[in-house]
Amino acid sequence: MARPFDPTLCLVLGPADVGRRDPCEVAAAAIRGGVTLVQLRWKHAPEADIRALAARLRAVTAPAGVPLILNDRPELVAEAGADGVHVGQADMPAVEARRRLGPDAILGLSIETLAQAAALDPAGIDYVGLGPVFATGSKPDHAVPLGISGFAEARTVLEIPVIAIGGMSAENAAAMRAAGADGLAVISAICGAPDPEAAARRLVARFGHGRDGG
Ligand code: TZP
Ligand code: MG
Repeated sequence: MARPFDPTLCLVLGPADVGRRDPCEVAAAAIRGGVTLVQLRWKHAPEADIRALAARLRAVTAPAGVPLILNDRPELVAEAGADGVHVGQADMPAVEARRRLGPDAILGLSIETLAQAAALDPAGIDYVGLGPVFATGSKPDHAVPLGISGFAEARTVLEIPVIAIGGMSAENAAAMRAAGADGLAVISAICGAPDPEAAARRLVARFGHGRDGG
């Protein structure tokens, strides 16, 4: 089983999400505000750039005890000193990601539909990112939004921790909690906020704490 982690609030970010700010400064502020997981999501970047940014992020996340997850790239996890990987439906089968990662790293998988949720074999997967719940400009090619009721329905057939993604905000955090989310994953609610620390604190306050994903 992978190392224990707290799914409550996952900050997803890359250089494109933070404007002129340094992703590491945004992550550091968000961690002070209560972020419990950080995912580096930097599509189409050269491996060397991902490794370099992951190393800088790791210097922020590790002292805080916050796991660092890489989007899509299990082969970079060990050398980047990251704690796990998040893969989408189109990236690779979860069993293949687990094989490349070894037993200890955290493995997250995106689920976009009720059919995918119902078909999931959760063996070796530590959490599901379920969404988008709402349409979002942060991922232009996103699947059809589930809405809160679609999320709740898909959540009931999943037996592992579920992190809601897509349009998550302080305004809908309590409703997502009531719909069964164990955590929230956000880009714009933190990266687009003038004060990322305050934004993270507000999200956690409205959501409450998810159950331990370990
Ligand atoms: N996957 C599904 S929606 C999404 C990803 C990466 C983007 C979420 O961004 P935001 O700004 O929190 O809606
Ligand atoms: Mg992917």
